[in-house]
Amino acid sequence: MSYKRVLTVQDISCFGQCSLTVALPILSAAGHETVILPSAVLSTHTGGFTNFTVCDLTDEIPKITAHWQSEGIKFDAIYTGYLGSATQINYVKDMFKTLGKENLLKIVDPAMADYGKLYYGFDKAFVEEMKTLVYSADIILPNITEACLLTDTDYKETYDEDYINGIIDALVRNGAKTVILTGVSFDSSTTGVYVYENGTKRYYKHVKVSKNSHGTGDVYASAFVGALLGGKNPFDSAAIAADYTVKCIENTVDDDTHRYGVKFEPVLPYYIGRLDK
Ligand code: PXL
Repeated sequence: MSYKRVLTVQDISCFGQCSLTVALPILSAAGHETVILPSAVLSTHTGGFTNFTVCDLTDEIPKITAHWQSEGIKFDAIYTGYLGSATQINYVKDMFKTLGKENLLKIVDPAMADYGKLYYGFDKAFVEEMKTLVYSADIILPNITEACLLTDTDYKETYDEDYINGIIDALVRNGAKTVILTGVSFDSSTTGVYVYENGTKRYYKHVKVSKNSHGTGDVYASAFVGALLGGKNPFDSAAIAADYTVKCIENTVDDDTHRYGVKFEPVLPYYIGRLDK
């Protein structure tokens, strides 16, 4: 059995079921030693709430990583999600250089936008900095909005396969290695992920559940990383993560009071079952 040590760098949104509050339980459920580096603490995620509190932890990051270096603590994988500033992105680039075991796997979810719009607090300068992180990673998991921003492509709500191929080709031309492009939908009842690896693109299509919940990108990326570190290939990991995320949304869709993240916890046994350890 492969037991990996993964570091995940993203914020803690105390309430809202996103970022570290989903990454830690999902990666742990996948059977990996999960080390966290919180980039900020917020009372809730920024989408769908007003008056949330933010405590930025940027200044703690180099102190924490310096301590780990002095202790000789190294990682099999580093997986980043929502990061708050260009400075944090640069600290992650340092981590890629200093905290990896041999063959460190660098996985970047450029969590910064969705539905054609940047999240609250992000700007063009942040996107430019994110480009440098994305193109130094081994695997990236953008949604279509993020992929458009990373390649300076116009965002479209409806599109065809040529448009998607063009975005992936642009990412690869710019230096992306393995690409998991999420939320690719060609009709109203299905959606899916495009996986680009070693010169080949494959599409994994699945049912589209009509509820736009926050944090599903984080559930997806965490489930993907957990499966991948357990030895699954990128396409199978992308498919397992997609099936799990669909089940999480299905488990939430009928609950009108649950207007933030998804109820991912009761579905963890399904995810663990798919990892067939
Ligand atoms: O799920 C992405 C995410 C993570 N963290 C914070 C967010 C968001 C999306 O809005 O606001 C703080």
